[in-house]
Amino acid sequence: MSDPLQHTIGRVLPAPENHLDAEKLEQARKARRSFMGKALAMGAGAVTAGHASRALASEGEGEGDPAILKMPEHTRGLGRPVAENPYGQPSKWEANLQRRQSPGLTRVPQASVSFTPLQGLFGIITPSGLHFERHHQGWWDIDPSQHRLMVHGLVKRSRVFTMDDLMRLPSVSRIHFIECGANSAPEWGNVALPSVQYTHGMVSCSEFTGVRLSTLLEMCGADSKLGKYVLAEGADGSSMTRTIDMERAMEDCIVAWAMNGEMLRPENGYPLRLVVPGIQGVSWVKYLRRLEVGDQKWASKDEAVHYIDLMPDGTHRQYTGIQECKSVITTPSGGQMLLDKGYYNVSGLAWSGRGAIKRVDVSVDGGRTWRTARLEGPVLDKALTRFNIDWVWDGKPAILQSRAIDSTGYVQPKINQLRAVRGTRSIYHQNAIQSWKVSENGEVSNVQVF
Ligand SMILES: Nc1nc2c(c(=O)[nH]1)N[C@H]1C(S)=C(S)[C@@H](COP(=O)(O)O)O[C@H]1N2
Ligand SMILES: [Mo]
Repeated sequence: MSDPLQHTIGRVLPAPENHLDAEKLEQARKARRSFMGKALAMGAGAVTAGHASRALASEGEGEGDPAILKMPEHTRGLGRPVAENPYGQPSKWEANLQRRQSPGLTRVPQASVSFTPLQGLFGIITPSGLHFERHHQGWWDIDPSQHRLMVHGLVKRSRVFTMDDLMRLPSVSRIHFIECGANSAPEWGNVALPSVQYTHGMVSCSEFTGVRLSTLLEMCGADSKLGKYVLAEGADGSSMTRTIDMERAMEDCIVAWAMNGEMLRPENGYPLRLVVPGIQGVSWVKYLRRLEVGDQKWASKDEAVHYIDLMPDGTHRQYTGIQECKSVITTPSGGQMLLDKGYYNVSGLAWSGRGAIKRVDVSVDGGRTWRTARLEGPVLDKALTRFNIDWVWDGKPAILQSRAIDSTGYVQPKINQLRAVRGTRSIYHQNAIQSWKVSENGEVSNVQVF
């Protein structure tokens, strides 16, 4: 592995492999101490390596860094040729940034999840290769020339579309988040997952391109007096079928073939997937092959057996699609390490299935006092929104939290407020305030604050 200090952002050390690896962290701390020692001996004051020098600008240091005096080979030699990588790849120095499976979460890797490494991302767009994956029966790389989409049921003209047919139609491009309804589910209990990758990594945000679902339904003469619902079905073995209200289907759903400017990745539904903005991931049916218009909800297996929550009074919540307003601090976050006192840019993400983010407040004292963070543009409906706030760490224990408010005025709840209504036996729709504890030694860990 490369020098872990190379990966220092500000002065936050992302934990190797996103787990709290005590040995590697200790090495990093030692390396830092000996580097500081040398630097001090040279009379350079407090200097630090690589990217970290950005964080030192305010202290007026850095000009004494001996690294600037080196003339490495790349300043003198001939670099590598164009198109050596016909499809570009991240730098080898960034190899730690990966989608990862939570060890022991599922029995087989075909019915499983890989989580987005939110702790290592910037802005609001998730790189396509790091978009989380959730498959119920594995993924396929389907031949687009063989793929078909049928629209039928309570419509005047049933139709079967080829990909070519669909891609000739008027298209739209929209940036939206997709969040699995089970994102952050372990926090219903007292399970403290080690990093934001595992607590919140089933959310991603991309630009999707495709034809509006309303365009297809209108082409087929969907009868809105009879047809109140649309069923979407995928072409994989999971028989993924989900009911969508006609009103929502006509509002902002997209039958999408592209993500972040290129065709969908196979893991994310190539060649066609449904985009249902603001609604939990399960309704974003991948490998979309069939849309049926009907007059009743279908109560399919993924609506009657799964994706329901047991309430304290013994009843079930069903057809709970909307992902309510939520936020999380991604840096510093669980498993990372603050290398010393001083200035930090606290950064995170907020989103709401009901609209845009209006405000994000941040606390560094476990919710006693709050300050309003800066929202970075663009602030879009049903999309991730980046927030930042300045913080000077005094070296004492601290608890970092973020609390988002959306355009409807809804305020992200505390976990005990959520439990008061929902009990503790839920799986889905856990959108409570997340707490990260910073210990005196700089270690950041997942805690629950009531
Ligand atoms: N055909 C099909 N569609 C599917 C699934 C699936 O297993 N098969 N999983 C669903 C679930 S539960 C989620 S959270 C999202 C995940 O989308 P992603 O893999 O692109 O992140 O896809 C949904 N659509
Ligand atoms: Mo999901």
